[in-house]
Amino acid sequence: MTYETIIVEQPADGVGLVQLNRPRAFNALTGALMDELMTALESMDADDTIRCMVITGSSKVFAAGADIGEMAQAAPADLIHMDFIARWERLRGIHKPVIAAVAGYALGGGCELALACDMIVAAENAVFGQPEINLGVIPGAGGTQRLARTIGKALTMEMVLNDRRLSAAEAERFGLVNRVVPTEDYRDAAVKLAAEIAARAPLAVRLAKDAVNMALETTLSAGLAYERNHFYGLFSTHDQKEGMAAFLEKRDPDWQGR
Ligand code: DAK
Repeated sequence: MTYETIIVEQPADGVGLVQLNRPRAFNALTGALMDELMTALESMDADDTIRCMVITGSSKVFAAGADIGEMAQAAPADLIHMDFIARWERLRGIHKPVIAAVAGYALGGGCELALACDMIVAAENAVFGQPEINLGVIPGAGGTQRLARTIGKALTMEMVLNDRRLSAAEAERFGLVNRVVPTEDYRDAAVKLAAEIAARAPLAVRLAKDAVNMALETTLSAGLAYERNHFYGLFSTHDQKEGMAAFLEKRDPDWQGR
């Protein structure tokens, strides 16, 4: 498959990487780019040789948001017809873990895209912000919701109402990102994390992601019941028998994803 706005690679065993590639527009997220991104992620999700994915941009910009030129004149009906939301929702359907490797600007939809991933590895030069207020609108792809759940109400209000931007160090302090690394290392660090996860028991990884995400959707009792069902279900897999036998026999497990 050839793409025009993204570059797809397999930089390590089990790892699929998508690089957003509209450098002249600071990786502004057009509908076409989002279509390509989601198509690439879905095809990796269905590919047995890939077990974890990375989304990245360049060392200067992750993404400066949705493409302002594309939506400037839109009426609500246009946004509905463009399936603006459906494209973004496709990310929630990806079963394998997705890591955002963020350097430079992650603004507006760029910040929301990173937040919609399962983990974020940030370069020291990363900047997170929701500047939509400057355009007379508000975040529309989860910014108000995911930020509030992640860094709390007070700071989210400041970011969304007053364009407060977070440095990488602040983002780490407030729990928005998993780690901050020197800018020259951010991509390798994300790929290394992805490769480590890719080497783990695939079904357990998939159900673990699903269970953690459920924590953000439901009550504690319902979430605990959901987790327990996944836990019990894994005892029907080869990998559970293999993992526990390997521990008892003091050897490395041979995961088969079944
Ligand atoms: N859209 C289109 N082009 C953009 C862009 C964007 N978001 N951001 C930057 N560019 C373009 C600039 O127009 C410029 O193009 P040329 O003029 O060279 O042709 C080029 O990238 C470089 O930008 P600058 O000349 O401005 O470079 P600077 O270094 O001075 O500044 C900057 C970089 C990133 C700080 C600045 O460009 C900037 O503030 N950009 C806009 C950031 C922003 O406001 N982002 C939020 C956009 S609204 C939804 C899904 C998603 C969304 C909403 C709903 N649904 C599913 C419902 C998302 C909305 C948004 O993201």
